Amino acid sequence: MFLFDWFYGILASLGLWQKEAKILFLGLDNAGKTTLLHMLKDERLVQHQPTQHPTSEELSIGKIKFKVDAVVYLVDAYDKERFAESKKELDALLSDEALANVPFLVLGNKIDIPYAASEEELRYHLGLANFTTGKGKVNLTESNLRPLEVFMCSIVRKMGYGDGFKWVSQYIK
Ligand SMILES: Nc1nc2c(ncn2[C@@H]2O[C@H](COP(=O)(O)OP(=O)(O)O)[C@@H](O)[C@H]2O)c(=O)[nH]1
Ligand SMILES: [Mg+2]
Repeated sequence: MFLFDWFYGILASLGLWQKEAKILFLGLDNAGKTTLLHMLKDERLVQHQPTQHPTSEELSIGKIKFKVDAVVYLVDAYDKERFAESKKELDALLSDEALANVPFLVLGNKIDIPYAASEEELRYHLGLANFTTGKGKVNLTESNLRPLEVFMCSIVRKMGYGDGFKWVSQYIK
């Protein structure tokens, strides 16, 4: 099963940066999308709610017709049996015309659980080992590459995803 949540508002972090953005949260069911959305609101990483409903789930990806600024793709790093399924969905998204050039932040979630996959393992199983564009500040405007990176996180422990959002925010105009 493949679901999405979405968010439209201002992404902000302690006044360090602030970007108005429409962000799609994608991933298999149980990956942590709804938990992340709630956490961002609680931490005030996300300001002001849209007038429309903030989340709408259980719609198929084929129905996405609006433009988004970034995709956050969540993977349960502990659920190794579903990596292949998650890769298949990710591949479809990466080759989707409607999402061409949209920055992708891949979050490997649940690293608080012992034996969760490492970042290297996750990159390998998602087929991203040679396709990520680099952490930190990387200027991609001339290379025509789609920004794509993997960050490991534990949403419940409030770890890791902040760096991911900071990374993706540099590619949101
Ligand atoms: N151990 C652990 N569990 C998590 C984490 N994030 C989410 N979960 C749990 O994973 C389950 C699915 O999360 P949910 O946000 O509903 O997933 P969604 O289907 O992608 O929206 C819930 O039981 C969450 O409490 C995490 O960082 N660590
Ligand atoms: Mg959900």
